[in-house]
Amino acid sequence: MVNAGSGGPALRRERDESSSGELLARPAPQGADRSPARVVTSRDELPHRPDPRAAWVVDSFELVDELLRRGVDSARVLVETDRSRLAAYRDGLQPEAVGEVLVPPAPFVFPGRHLVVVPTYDERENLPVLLAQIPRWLSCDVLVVDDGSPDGTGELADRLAIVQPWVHVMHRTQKAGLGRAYLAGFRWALERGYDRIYEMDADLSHAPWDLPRLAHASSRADLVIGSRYVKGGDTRGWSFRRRLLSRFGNVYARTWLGFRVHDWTAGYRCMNAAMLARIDLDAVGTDGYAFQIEMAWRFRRAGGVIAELPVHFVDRNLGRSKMCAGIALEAMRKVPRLRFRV
Ligand SMILES: Nc1nc2c(ncn2[C@@H]2O[C@H](COP(=O)(O)OP(=O)(O)OP(=O)(O)O)[C@@H](O)[C@H]2O)c(=O)[nH]1
Ligand SMILES: [Mg+2]
Repeated sequence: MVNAGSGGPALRRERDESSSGELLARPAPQGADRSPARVVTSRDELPHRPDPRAAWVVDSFELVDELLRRGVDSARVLVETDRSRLAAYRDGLQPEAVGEVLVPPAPFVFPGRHLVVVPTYDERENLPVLLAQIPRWLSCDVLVVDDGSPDGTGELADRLAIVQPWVHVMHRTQKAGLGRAYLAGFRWALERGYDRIYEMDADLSHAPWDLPRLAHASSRADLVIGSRYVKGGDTRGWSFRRRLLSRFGNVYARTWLGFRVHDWTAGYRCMNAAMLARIDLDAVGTDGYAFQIEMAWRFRRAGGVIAELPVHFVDRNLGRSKMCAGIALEAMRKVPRLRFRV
């Protein structure tokens, strides 16, 4: 993994054009401390209770996970592997920040070709913000899979793709559920030879600054799950009812499918394409909540290594949730069948 350096004009241009306010569409921890960044290069240097308002600069992604486990938000942590830049931060250089979110000097570049698949249904307000953010953190392509959104998200995506050539758009005629949209996106990605395929919601619930963490972990796992239910992960802004539903869904899935995965239903993931290609996508029979459970289960059954990284999931600020009782009931009905049939 390397930082792209200053020589990524196409990727850097987007950063300069977007307004700083855009990043605030996903709330980051408030009340940042403006004193010099704390530079940490080994676990021994980490305080037991790190200040969550401070800016943290670390030299490995593993240290980001550790800071999360100790209560820091990943928005406040920058990974820098370059020795001279680390020294500059030690000497008092302030990391670049937009709002409270620390931004690397250039997006991370990992080996292979990376594609982030973003399903959309009525995400007009969120999509431009997300597409402006992703290239700040990860050098990748994006595929928007729109199911004929009545609010014109599909046409908006087409317009954005003209000025952001790493964005691709797939139009489907009607709302057929998250699972069908993802499967179409996965087939598109496999046909084009991508090495890593990500799942990401359009509603900014998934922090784009966590993309390099998922990418990094994918070198040692076939499926990396951005998990709300491992130490350091959490959900923010959800009603008690919504939290209960998610918790219950996970306990239910764990009871049937095993306790080694903590967040079966998470929708923020990175998959190794070689392992995904070994899964029979035509046999996937679920659409909503249960789709995430089924895909993780199929990875396990195919012998894939699954890793979970803590993430902070933030409820959407804009647009409407598509979660409904039918999606939860589908999971209740279909998860036990997976145990015996897949
Ligand atoms: N293409 C497509 N995208 C969908 C469909 N249903 C939901 N999505 C998208 O899938 C992502 C997740 O949907 P959300 O409505 O946020 O549902 P959720 O994240 O499971 O639940 P909440 O965050 O609690 O609302 C968003 O980007 C949606 O726009 C669908 O039928 N087709
Ligand atoms: Mg959502």
